[in-house]
Amino acid sequence: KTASVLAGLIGAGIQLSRTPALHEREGDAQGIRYLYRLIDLDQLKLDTNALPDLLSAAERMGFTGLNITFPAKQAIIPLLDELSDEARGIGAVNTVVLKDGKRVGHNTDALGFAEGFRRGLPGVAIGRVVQMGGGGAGAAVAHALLAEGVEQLSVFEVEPARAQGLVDSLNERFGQGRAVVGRDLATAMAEADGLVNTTPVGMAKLPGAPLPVELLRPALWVAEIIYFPLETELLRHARALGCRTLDGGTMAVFQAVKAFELFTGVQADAERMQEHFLGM
Ligand code: SKM
Repeated sequence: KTASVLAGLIGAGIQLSRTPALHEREGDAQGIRYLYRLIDLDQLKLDTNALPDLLSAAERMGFTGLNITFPAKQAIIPLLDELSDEARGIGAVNTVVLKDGKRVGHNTDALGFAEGFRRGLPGVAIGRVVQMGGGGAGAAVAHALLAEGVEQLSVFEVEPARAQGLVDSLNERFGQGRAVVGRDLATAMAEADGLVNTTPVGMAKLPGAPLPVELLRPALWVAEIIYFPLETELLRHARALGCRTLDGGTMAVFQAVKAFELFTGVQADAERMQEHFLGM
């Protein structure tokens, strides 16, 4: 059994992250000495150009592994030795295991979103779905949605090249036509069964809604991956209309469950981690 774990999260503006507490408390419960540090690019006044230095430093300091969040989930990839099939398919990494001088990238976000979707929105219609955002987290969510059986996903993303790249990789993996680059948001929303936000708009540090809330309707389900705050402006409007909704909490917990297992080699107690999260 793992004697001790030293882990960290690299990202920008991550001071409110619940991930350190989730890992450390599960470590406590399992008798594993566990320390999980925040490596906040904003606080350090660094950007993704510092990733090579930070990775080497973590290796030299004996880190077991790292989680990677916005804006580094794609920039980290060229610095890694190996990728899991999942991470390669998605094209984004949120978990890096450092072992025997090797850096192995994984993606636990897709699994985390899928678990939340199954638990939180059982039985919803999955014909057409609109996704806002196609960045690192968005790629994982899009792969999870198509794997869950969504027939057609429209991806709206401010960077056109990034949207096209994601759509191409989705269609390659799931079949031509399953994903399209979104162009006319009002029409796509009028035809959609569900909406997922994967942009950072709505986070405590970036308040607002990722689309005009007038486009929401009661029959639409609305999923969010942001979890601070747990109720974003988008979810607040959707709930006021009576939409079925999913907040970002379950994804936050289940990405941590899987990352804990990758870092420790020991199974995590998902229900206990969920309880800890709800008590925070
Ligand atoms: O993928 C996760 C990451 O592992 C941790 C995190 C956080 O603590 O805010 C967010 C997601 O990007």
